[in-house]
Amino acid sequence: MKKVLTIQDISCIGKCSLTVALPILSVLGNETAIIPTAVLSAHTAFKDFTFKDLSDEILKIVEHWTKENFVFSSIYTGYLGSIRQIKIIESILEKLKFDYFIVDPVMADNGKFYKGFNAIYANSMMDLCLKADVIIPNVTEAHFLLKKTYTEYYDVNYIKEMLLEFKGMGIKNPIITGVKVNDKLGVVAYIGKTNQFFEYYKDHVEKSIHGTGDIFASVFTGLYSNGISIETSLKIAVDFVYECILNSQNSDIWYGSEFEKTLPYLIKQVNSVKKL
Ligand code: PXL
Repeated sequence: MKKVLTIQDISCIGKCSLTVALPILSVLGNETAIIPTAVLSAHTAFKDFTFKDLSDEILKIVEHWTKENFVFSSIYTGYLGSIRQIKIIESILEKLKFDYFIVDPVMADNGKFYKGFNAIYANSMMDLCLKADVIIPNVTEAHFLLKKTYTEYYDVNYIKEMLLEFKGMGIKNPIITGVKVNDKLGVVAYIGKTNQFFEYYKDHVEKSIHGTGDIFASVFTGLYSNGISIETSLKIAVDFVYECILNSQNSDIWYGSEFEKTLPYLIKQVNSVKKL
């Protein structure tokens, strides 16, 4: 069984980060190891959330693991609470053994930084991305990583130029999510192995639910870590998020999608590609 390490926060309410990554990585047949970066009473879109930074634990956890000689198929980072924490993650990459490093540079959406993040944080996140095999920013995050002014008016060639900028900086497999083209929504990626772009879209549903970026990155990581190609992993991840949104009847988008109901669909999709 492949061991995946995911490093992100625990938001106790409002399904995102570890509360979605853990079940999804596990259902995709991975042994999931976690490093919680912080504990929040709820994610940062809620008013008056509490935040306990766990940065000081990270090095201690890794110190213990190095003695046990664990080997990970991949390390996947999501929400990291501070620049100091990004630097700590950079340092533990030197200590752990793994095949792939996947960074979802969680910091912004819809043209705006999440609470607590800014352009200086984005520069540090870019440094972390330079160490990754795969990065998974959304359109807003891609702009901020590349120090561009956000625009919601773009075409697919504009997205491909951003991918080429990431590639020019040495990132083998940059992927941009949440790309809107006409009435479609999907991903555009540059695949290092084939030196080609890959695009995949579904119909755009007029409902945006919090936490779907984390669901997407978790499905992608769970599949890619199991030896499935980037292209197939992306296709299954896009289809899954689309189905999760269709299957979610909850009216408050801040509580996250009802992804649990859609897990049997995910397993079926994956079994048609590979027995996990
Ligand atoms: O879903 C991304 C995310 C993860 N973790 C925390 C967040 C957010 C987005 O708002 O606040 C704590």
